[in-house]
Amino acid sequence: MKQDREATRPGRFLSLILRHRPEAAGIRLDRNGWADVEQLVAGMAGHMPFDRAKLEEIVRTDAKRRYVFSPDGARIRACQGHSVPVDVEPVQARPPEILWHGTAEPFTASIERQGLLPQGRLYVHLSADVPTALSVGRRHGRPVVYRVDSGRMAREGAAFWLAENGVWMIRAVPPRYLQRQPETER
Ligand code: HQG
Repeated sequence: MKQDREATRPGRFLSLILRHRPEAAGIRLDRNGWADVEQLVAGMAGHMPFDRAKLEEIVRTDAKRRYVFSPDGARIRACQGHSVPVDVEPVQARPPEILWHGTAEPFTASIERQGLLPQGRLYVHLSADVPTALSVGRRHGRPVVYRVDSGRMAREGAAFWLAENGVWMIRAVPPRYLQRQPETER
């Protein structure tokens, strides 16, 4: 699995465990995506030098604020991005009029036929601005950005969720709400 090969650094490994493969550290997530911090630290320490201070540093310095501790500090979870079926309790919210989705050229034919689908994850992730969408798209190759008519979608009944770290999510986006952005307008 691609994520396994990349999970050599603690941050990557943490993302793998809390979103995709908790069993890689010999732990389980509860139904709301929480991991027990002691078990997590022990599980990670079996693979690399690791302790609670290192975990706290990753959480504190993470540029995307991907992880949160429970108020008592005993548990931790990722705010979004999961492939394992957990409910991390994102809030249903009214989206801005326009959101963006960054992807890469090889996916465009399929996206324009089927719309945006969550693929391996629980939700489709949307970005609040074009530069963010471009950087998301670049992870997959030559980036392509779609404009999503989120305001119209919401008025026509679609549910949007806002993860605790500010990422917008939706179950799917039908092609009629998507407009590919010409490169010159980025
Ligand atoms: C594409 C990262 C073919 C979709 C990022 C994307 C984000 C389709 C890829 C977050 C399709 C899935 C999520 C269809 C969608 N046919 N391809 N019908 N519908 N796709 O990685 O959105 O750093 O699962 O466009 O920054 O790239 O991990 O999703 O290219 O916030 O915290 O299928 O993950 O954040 O790829 O990224 P991904 P994503 P982290």
